[in-house]
Amino acid sequence: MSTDTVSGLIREDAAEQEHPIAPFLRMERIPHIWCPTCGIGTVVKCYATALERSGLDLDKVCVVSGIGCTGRVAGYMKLDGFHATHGRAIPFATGLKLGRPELNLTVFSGDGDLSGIGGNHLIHAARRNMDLLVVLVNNFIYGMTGGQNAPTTPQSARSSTMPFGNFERPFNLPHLVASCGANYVARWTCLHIRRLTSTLEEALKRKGFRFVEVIAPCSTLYSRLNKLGSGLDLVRFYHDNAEIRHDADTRDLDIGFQDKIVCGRFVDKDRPTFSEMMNTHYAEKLGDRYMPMSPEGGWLGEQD
Ligand SMILES: Cc1ncc(C[n+]2csc(CCOP(=O)(O)OP(=O)(O)O)c2C)c(N)n1
Ligand SMILES: [Mg+2]
Repeated sequence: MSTDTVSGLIREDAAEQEHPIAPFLRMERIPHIWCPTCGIGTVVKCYATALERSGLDLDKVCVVSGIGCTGRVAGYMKLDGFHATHGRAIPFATGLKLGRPELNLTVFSGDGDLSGIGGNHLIHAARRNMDLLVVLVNNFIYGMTGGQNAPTTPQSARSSTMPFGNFERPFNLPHLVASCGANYVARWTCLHIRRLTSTLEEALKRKGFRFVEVIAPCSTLYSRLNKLGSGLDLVRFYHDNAEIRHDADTRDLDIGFQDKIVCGRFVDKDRPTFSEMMNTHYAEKLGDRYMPMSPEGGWLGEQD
């Protein structure tokens, strides 16, 4: 048997075996744009598995992304979704949730998109306890556009715009959103596949503002600029340096350059969401004149 025939057989076999999360993906858009050993695909796999386990009606799940490598997620998932402009995934998802309260909204985007240009929307959605699950893939850099410094780049790490090392203090994202009022806050690395999947499943079923930060390798830019080796070397670093501390004080979650990464579920509260507060408030002030939207869709108390 010639080598060609062998590789032909292997290709045929592989094509016949459907990937377990293929039903969640727009396979016609595969291959994706992500680099080898990029962590984003792993997060998508965890999210798809969490969705499957959650038993949620997929016709009522919607994914919104901004711009960047992570921002491609909405376009790859076989769900209703929207690829919003840079930094605007949260306001788009907010509008969608308020207009269609029966939908289960996930915002899936990058650290630059959500905490840089979109940072203002992030804090206000957390402050309002808006009913959104935000999955933020933090690769410590603006990956798609050439490795510029992000608000998450650790101090002293190099980026293309800080070639002598970053002197700015990065955000501690779990603390930022927790201090604004988020109901649910967690952090994992993309190595923590089972834990991340369970967290996403749990977060999908909670209400209010839920924030899951996932640390993931950008081997093409962050790792190369900082001479950290391959994506696999970064994942090995997570293995050796991630420290699981559930309920840790969020003030202690800063990430230094090549320092320990504290992971876990830090906040799990049941405070009323924006819509619940709005309905209670207007029902109190306006009585029968207020017609709230039903959480199942449509208007409550609709007249024939
Ligand atoms: C208004 C606007 N400004 C700048 C850009 C260029 N831009 C596209 S993606 C991106 C950074 C994305 O970084 P991040 O969210 O961390 O995503 P990653 O690629 O790292 O996953 C920037 C600055 C843009 N598309 N639109
Ligand atoms: Mg990034």
